[in-house]
Amino acid sequence: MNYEEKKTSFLKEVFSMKETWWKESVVYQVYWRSFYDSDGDGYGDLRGVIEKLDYIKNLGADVIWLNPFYVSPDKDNGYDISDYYSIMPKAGTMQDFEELMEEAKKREIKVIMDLVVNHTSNEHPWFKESKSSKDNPKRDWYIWRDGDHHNPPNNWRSYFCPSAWEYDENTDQYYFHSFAVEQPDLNWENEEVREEIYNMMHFWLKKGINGFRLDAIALLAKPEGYPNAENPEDISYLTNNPGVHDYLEEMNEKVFSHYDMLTVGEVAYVTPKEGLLYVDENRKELNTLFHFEVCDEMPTWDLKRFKEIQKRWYEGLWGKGWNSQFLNNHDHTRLVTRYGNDAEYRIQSGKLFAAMLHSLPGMPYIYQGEEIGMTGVRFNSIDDYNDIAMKNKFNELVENGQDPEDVLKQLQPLSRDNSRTPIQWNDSEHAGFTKGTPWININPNYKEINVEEALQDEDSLFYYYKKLIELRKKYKVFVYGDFKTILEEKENLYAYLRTYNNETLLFISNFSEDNETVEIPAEINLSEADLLISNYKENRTETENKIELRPYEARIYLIQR
Ligand code: ISL
Repeated sequence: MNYEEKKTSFLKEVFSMKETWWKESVVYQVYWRSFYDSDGDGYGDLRGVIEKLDYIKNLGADVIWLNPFYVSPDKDNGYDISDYYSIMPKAGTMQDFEELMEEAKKREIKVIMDLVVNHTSNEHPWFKESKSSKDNPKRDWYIWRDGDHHNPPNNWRSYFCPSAWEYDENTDQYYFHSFAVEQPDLNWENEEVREEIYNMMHFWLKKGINGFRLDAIALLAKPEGYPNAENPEDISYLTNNPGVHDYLEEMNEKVFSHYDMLTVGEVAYVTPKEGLLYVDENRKELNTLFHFEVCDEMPTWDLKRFKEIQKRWYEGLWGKGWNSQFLNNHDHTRLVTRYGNDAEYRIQSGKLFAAMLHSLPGMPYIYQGEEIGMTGVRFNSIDDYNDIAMKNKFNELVENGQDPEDVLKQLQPLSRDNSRTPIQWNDSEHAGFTKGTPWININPNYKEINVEEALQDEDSLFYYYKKLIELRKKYKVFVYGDFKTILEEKENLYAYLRTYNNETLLFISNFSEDNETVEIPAEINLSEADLLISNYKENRTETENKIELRPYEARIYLIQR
């Protein structure tokens, strides 16, 4: 081994990361309201998830992440909770939930719930009490401040609004909201709030769930004194403030440490060094995180930048904390449209991204529909869009004088609704999603792109994802292998080696739409390598370690010594 390899292997020894079930898992995200509608009300529901568990099992995912289904006025599709202990009627009943847990368990599928504890709905009884008067016992459960001569307490924006403050005439104060007006932030400085949240977490964990995806968890701490921001448009001041780790350490000590569970934190605007503080195995806070250096800050594909991000996060976390790998979810448009080619090379590019996400260091997440190459969508009217973030932004820009048509065109590509159109199960009416009227339009390409078609095609994306998941289970190098890039000088290629014990994995891919001939470094003898998976049917033979990669071609080789 050369010096670098010796150093990495030493680090691995010294910081020997424990092998765990969640590190070896592939997570499938179920945005239940768009997954499958069992009762014809136009919304997907928990019974619909039960009916499709065999589909998820066939794919091979180990864990399901369910987006929030607690009682909610649904202003932000469940991320505005008004009762943490009950289930939104359109999602189903507690009995449905308990049956879902039983049925998932029978199939050895674990379930993690999405938990929103940075804020509640403004219709939560806690907030109604807090809002009722300045001396209500729950006043301090939320964040109230005096205005500045009829102006908000400071110049901050929120994620979804021009101001992070909403005036309440009744008590002549403003309340703080990191997201929509309908989502007032809880005051985590208040110990009563924290204890109440921890009790609620135990309630769900005692029902047998296997963990939480923790929504906007890095926002729990707010900065001392709420000073004005130099640049209010850069909303990173909302997150990762001093004190957040105290809350997470306490949350772990009072809740997580009592269970064998997975916690994944949604942690935007952090560097690898800052991100490690959330997931360092010696710090006992969270197991892993979603950072958003790609999805929030890379509007279109930039391979050079992506390589640099992956390298920094590997060097920042490896041997100490666990990363997550994803390129789309319910907040970010569909990867094959945003980063791949959803026309001529939809299948090849979809497979290329899948192979990359499942062979990079960290836990891969599959967002529902990604496994059949569902694409982004373009609705012709703002009225067809549902997402509060998009509608608020549309109104803000139009009120500022921009042309509505131009604003719609500007917002369409990154609208969160791109990934929230219902799953396309077959080519029947409403794509087999509902017998009713779907809550949001179905993507018109459902006749060509649907599950039924994918299951009948042995070369479909679905079976490619299935095989990738099988490979991760068969070869531990996919999970625990270190990471060393090669061929860095080839700007259209992404190639890396991962080594664990006697297994070495070679991932090599061509991100361009031209053929690329590449010489494999002498350290790798392809004649000793097994081609585990590729995304082209016919596989060109290699000569003297020289291979030609076609547009979006990806190959994964295994070398066992
Ligand atoms: O959507 C984003 C910008 O593209 C993300 O930054 C996202 O808004 C942010 O990371 C927080 O997302 C989470 O909390 C929101 C909710 O609307 C999102 O669906 C959820 O993923 C408020 O609860």
